[in-house]
Amino acid sequence: MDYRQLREEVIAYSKTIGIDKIGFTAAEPFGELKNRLIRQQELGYQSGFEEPDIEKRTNPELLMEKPRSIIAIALAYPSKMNERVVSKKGERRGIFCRASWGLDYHHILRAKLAKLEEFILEKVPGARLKSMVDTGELADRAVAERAGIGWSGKNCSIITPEFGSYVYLGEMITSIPFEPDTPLEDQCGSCRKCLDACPTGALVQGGQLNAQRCISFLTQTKDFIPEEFREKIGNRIYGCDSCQTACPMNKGRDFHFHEEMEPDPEVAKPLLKPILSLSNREFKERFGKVAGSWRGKKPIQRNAIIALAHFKDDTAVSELENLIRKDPRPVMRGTAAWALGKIGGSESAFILQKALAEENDEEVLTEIKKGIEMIK
Ligand code: B12
Ligand code: SF4
Ligand code: SF4
Repeated sequence: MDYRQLREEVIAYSKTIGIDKIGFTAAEPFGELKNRLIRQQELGYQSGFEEPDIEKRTNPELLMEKPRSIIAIALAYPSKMNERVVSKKGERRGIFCRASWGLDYHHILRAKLAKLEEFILEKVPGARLKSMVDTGELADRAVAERAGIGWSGKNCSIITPEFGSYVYLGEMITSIPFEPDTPLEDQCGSCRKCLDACPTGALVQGGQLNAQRCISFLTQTKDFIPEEFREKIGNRIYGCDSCQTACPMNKGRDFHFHEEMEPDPEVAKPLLKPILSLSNREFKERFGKVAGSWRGKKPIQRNAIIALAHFKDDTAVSELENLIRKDPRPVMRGTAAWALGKIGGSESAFILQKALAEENDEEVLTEIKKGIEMIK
């Protein structure tokens, strides 16, 4: 078998199915990453969303018998909406990060990898192939970096020279000995714009994230958000793009190659107040297709409350009162109480006093008291 020829054919085929960049690396263990993951774990800097088994994350041999190479792919996503909607008084809007615009990228990349698998299997019947996108064991960025897709930026993202960092990543472990690509040179240089732009100081130093402080992580949790971060979240409903929008490598980068990645502005930048009263079915219909719905309705609703507080939207007072009175979830009641404190005014003060007399949950009571203090 001429693997060099096959490699060229795979590259050519990938272009025909809408893979924007492809690279190859050996299926050797990821030694540096292993040390980094152990260190991150020791420091308590992980998010908890990662595959917990560090051995599996860093040794492809534990994922497939005799792996020989890994094919890395990247697909560019849009950074600007073609249609614009504005957030105005009484009709405030939240924002989903760009990686959650359009159809959930897991579906898009998995479909591309499945096609690529089919193509390779036709050429090499019996080849062992294992594809993954985000939820697999491997660290997608480490694979992409080693396969020459892009360099690992100080904002932690893989930055491609062609598309900047607005790229989704995926990979396929194979039993075929494809020749590896060469990793790219780091092009960050002395720049540190992403570190300065991060609202919470989550980027501890270039290339090192404390996920527990990262707004992207915080918007995906289900419990109360620690108070120090609430104001910093602003109107982000899911994810955070600040360390990418600040990056000069993303300047003017806006690619609309994939129809299914086009955002519906009413979903990607939704009105906040209607989110508070969505039924499970309505939530699924409205947001079920985007990546940002993976944690369900609760974080999105909690973040919408925080966003309304950010805008000090006094037209939301009655909706927030409803939550405090009727929502069975303490996180909603408590966050709504805090939001009323932020919004202020005599009506909010009255609602909070009433809630203080009726509430039984300790955490919610703490938030109600905070709200009352803020209005005083
Ligand atoms: C857990 C997770 C998160 C967590 C933690 C993120 C993090 N930085 O670790 C949270 C929820 C915060 C998160 C947020 C985001 N995520 Co995320 N996330 C993941 C996931 C599932 C695992 C990441 C992981 O293992 N992190 C552990 C750290 C240690 O490793 P890493 O950053 O992945 O890898 C690099 C470092 O280890 C570094 N490194 C290794 N050794 C050493 C040594 C030194 C000295 C240094 C300096 C660096 C270094 O090099 C590696 C390669 O770049 C991956 C999918 C996957 N299976 O890999 C997606 C993934 C990384 N996320 C992705 C995206 C898009 C995001 C967001 C941009 C979404 C958003 N807009 O909100 C943000 C970006 C936040 C940020 N600045 O990193 C993309 C990244 C695409 C890209 N171009 O890089 C991925 C690859 C998903 C995908 N398949 O497309 N994410
Ligand atoms: S995603 Fe936001 S909070 Fe997280 S490191 Fe980047 S700028 Fe900071
Ligand atoms: S902002 Fe500057 S330092 Fe940060 S990733 Fe971009 S180029 Fe690198």
